[in-house]
Amino acid sequence: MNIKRIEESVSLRRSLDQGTEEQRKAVLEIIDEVRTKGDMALLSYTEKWDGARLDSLRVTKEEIIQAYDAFPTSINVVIQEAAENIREYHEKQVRQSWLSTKEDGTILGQKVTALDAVGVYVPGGKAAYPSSVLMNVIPAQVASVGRIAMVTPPAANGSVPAGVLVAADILGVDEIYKVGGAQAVAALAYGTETIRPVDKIVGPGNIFVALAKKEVYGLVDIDSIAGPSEIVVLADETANAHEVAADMLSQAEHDERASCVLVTTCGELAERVALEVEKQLTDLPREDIARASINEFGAIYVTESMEEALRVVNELAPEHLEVMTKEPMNLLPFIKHAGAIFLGRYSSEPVGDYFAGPNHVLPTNGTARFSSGLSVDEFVKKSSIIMYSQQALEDNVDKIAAFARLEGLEAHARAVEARFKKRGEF
Ligand code: HSO
Ligand code: ZN
Repeated sequence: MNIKRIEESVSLRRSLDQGTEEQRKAVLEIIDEVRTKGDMALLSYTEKWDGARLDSLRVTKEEIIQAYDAFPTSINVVIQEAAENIREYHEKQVRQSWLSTKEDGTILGQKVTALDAVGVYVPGGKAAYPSSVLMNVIPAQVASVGRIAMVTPPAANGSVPAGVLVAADILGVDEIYKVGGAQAVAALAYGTETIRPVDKIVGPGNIFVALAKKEVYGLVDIDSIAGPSEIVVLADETANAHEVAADMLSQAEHDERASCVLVTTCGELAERVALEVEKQLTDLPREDIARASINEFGAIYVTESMEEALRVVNELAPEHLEVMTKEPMNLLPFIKHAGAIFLGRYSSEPVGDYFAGPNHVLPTNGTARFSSGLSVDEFVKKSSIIMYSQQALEDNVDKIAAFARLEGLEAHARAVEARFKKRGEF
């Protein structure tokens, strides 16, 4: 790995796939087909892209029972415990509706209501992570979303990964459809004979899924478009090079385009981490992916001071930030931009990916500058409540009417005045 001394502003080399014009065209066509032909289009795209000829789209109870056979109970118990931790954490995010009364009797407030229906996209193949099922579904459940429908592309033999089915079943989600890609997103947005439409679509997917989500945004809501995973480790001379390298590789193995960066005040640590990364890479099962990520998007920055290191970290605004310094908690006030902050050597990033409780769906690509990880908030919306008293309107009618006339909106002015004037009196 390349070791660089920081001089000026840094930018984390990242990659966000925006899709080609051709891909966008293909997605538009798929959406149109699903809109007009419904289930027929879903079945034919599933045969075309996934190689699976299905009789029916919905996962059956028998398939879920079979999925349990693929796993020892010990791992189901782990999924359950992780789910409990995630639920407990997200319950702290629940917001209450509120009403407040002013002296003149005016009541103002905000009513929090869960979305009626949400669709969760679960990618297929190697990225079919049971942990992502937990992270996308639990906040929706905690928010009290009425209906959760899951979609996932089947393998060529028509099956869905057992881990995904077990995780869904542990959470009590039983509306699962074997359909993926842009066609699944279109089905969730527009509805088909089998799949009723939803109000919001969440969950990661490939470029076709991302483009389709962008396309249906507005008709339904979507979550943020996730880029490849990222980790920045902020370390001083007290950090352990072996552990730092291991944590960086934990994200490098996700994706050739994942990015892993060390920012350190200690040149010696930088050297040792670079060696360790090389050493640990050689016997990783996903060595090829991790190596590609490290070569293309990995970096080590050495700074003169901790202030400068913090500036670099904030500039990078990473999805995950690990702080491995002498007193990590003391640095917290200086960290402004990061999706999730892991403090101290025992908070290795996978702790958050799977188990601790916070969501692992986090802002990537520097978007931690202005956005947050997935939370209960993303599954509710708020209606404002206004109840003016006679007194309150009487006191303010002239001001409101004047404001309306300033905008040339006479009917607005008359509407508020109508309460105090007889018909035809304007
Ligand atoms: N680190 C990934 C999430 C994940 N890790 C799923 C393992 N499974 C993106 O935050
Ligand atoms: Zn991960």
